[in-house]
Amino acid sequence: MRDDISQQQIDFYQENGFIIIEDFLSPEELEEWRRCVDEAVAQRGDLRLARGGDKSRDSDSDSYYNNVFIQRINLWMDHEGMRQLMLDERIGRMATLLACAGGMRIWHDQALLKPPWGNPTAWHLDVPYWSFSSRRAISLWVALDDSTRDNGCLYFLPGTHKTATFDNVGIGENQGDLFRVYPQWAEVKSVAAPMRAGSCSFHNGLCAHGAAANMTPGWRRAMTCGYMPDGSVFNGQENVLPPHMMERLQIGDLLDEDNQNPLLWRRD
Ligand SMILES: O=C(O)CCC(=O)C(=O)O
Ligand SMILES: [Fe+2]
Repeated sequence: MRDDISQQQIDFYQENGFIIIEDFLSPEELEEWRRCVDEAVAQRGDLRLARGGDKSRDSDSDSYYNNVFIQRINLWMDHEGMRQLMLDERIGRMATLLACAGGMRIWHDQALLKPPWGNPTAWHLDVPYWSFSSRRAISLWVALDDSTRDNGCLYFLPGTHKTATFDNVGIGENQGDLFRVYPQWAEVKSVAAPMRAGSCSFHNGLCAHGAAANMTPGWRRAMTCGYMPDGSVFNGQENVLPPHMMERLQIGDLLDEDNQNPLLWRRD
């Protein structure tokens, strides 16, 4: 794993809100990530969320979203191999350094498998969905297949993390809905982020991003993870928190339960 982070990479990330790391995984590591993701997703069946109950099955949502990607959340919670991969402290260190944070916890991981002929992923921000509000939240996206302009690689709007707010714009069917909330971003030139399998990107959870349609007969698999800066507090949103936590959490409470949000790495 290429886990070294230079000052130049930190500066690029801070300025643009994203960074690409080519050949993040070795060929052997990539094989292991693919094996674990495929196995964990198969084992999960049609349930999106670990410990999620009936409310988060694919059958609940409209077919448009089901064809954006197969989405399986918190695979680290119910697959030992995924737990090993996701709780790697080297990734926690990379995320912490890039984000200039004190430490990082897992918010949630996500396999995002865009199917053959899959729909585009509309422009969105990640943090407004989450149960904490932080300008230093960061997401990792690992390409498990070559990701290209043809099969739905990521696109970013550089610098948008600087002016984003925590207002939520749900991912709908319209690629451009985000620009109704942020009309000032409509002139920003997007940057495509094609990646060889095994490469990855990190993006600020407030940097606008999306993906094009998959115009090919093959899958575009990605394994992703969102990280929460250590010390973040509850903002009142449920997102992926289980009912027993929602019952007791008050707005402003520290989110520091290791069973739900494991600490990966902290400076000191
Ligand atoms: O893989 C995609 O199409 C979208 C990825 C994404 O939104 C994310 O990783 O935050
Ligand atoms: Fe996202």
